[in-house]
Amino acid sequence: MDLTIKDVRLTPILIADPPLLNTQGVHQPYTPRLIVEVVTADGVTGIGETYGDSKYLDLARPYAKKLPGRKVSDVNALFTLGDEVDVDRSRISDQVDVGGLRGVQTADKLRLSVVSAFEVACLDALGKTLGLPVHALLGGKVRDAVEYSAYLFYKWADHPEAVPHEKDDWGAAIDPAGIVEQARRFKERYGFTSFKLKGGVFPPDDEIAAVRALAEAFPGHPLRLDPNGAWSVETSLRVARELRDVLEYLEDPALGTSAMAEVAAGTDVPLATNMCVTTFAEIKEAFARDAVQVVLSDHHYWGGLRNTQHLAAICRTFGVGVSMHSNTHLGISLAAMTHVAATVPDLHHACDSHYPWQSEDVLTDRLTFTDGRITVPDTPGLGVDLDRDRLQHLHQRWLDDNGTYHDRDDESAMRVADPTWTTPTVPRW
Ligand code: GKR
Ligand code: MG
Repeated sequence: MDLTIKDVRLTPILIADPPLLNTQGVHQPYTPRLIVEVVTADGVTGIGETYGDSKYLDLARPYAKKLPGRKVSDVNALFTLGDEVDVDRSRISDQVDVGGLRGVQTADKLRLSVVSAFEVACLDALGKTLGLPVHALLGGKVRDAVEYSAYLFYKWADHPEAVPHEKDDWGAAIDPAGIVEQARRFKERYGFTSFKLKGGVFPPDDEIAAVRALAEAFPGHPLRLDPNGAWSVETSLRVARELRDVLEYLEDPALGTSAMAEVAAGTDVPLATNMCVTTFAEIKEAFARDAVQVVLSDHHYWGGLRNTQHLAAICRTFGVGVSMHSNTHLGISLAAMTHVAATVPDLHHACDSHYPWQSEDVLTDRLTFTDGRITVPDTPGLGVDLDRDRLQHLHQRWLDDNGTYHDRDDESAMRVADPTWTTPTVPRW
């Protein structure tokens, strides 16, 4: 067998996304993703997926050129090679990037978000070559299925744009009754038994009412509320007080480690984050100040599946819980999340996934949730196959776009509906 990388293909695509609301604005009709293929000398192709905005593409292109001649088994080298790629300084910020709701945008984190897709693609190719599933390459699964939570969003029935776009069949959800109805459909369609509501959209009292309505409709089901840092410490503490009997955790109620530490000191509701701990450099302060009780890993931010395992080990050492965050993504990323989640021993909270919101995919067969879970594939590699026609179709959409959707921009999308809209400064309430 020859594990040498002969070819690397990068395919930026645009995927349909419903009008989901968050504190920034609303999702655009199309979201960029990047599909990575790594082909070995034996003709085995491994696939990976990551964010597709231009700041990631600009790094992925020079990075991809460094890989031919390396081996797909040489996963550690992927990180050192990543360090050799220059990051445009105008893209970097050590402030939490409110724009993309993706935490700090340091050079390292941007590089890792790119490397993650190549790491997954290499592990996929290696697994296919050796006849082993990715979870086996990660040390072996400790569970046969991974639990996900329903990801509820306030949403409009339709995008405001006049441009043609895919319509979804979920309808609108802009009040507690709409959210409960959405949760019911999530449960019916996929069997989810825990629910996360994306908040920071309406005044906190409205969102408290929505969570209360969920608690009444689904007694005993774990519930989370995530306003993406839109609240002050005082508001966060009030929400925690009012919902303390029904919340599994509050996710990023306030923005940044200091504010989260203040909130944590004033409540016994656990706090989770995918905003203030998104890099290894942020862990020390957050854990020392007991600012967060659960870290939600996004394997893209953290540099892939092995780094997610390292993160889980650090969390375990400090008695901090670990679970997983998601952004708009397709089945390759869901398969990758499922493999790594299957190997993390103390995963006590269902992972997030946007996947049910995505009507399109680049796979021949979509992954399916049964009783809110995905069965961990035991077939070689990730256990999913690329559908080239679909990939080409979504790539053509990216090529045909004049750049409007090449970078995710929820604020601009909201301005189409409300020309006076600007993303609110935090804390919003
Ligand atoms: O898709 O609107 C969204 C989410 O708000 C996403 O951008 C966040 O990254 O899902 C995420 C979260 O948990 O904060
Ligand atoms: Mg979150």
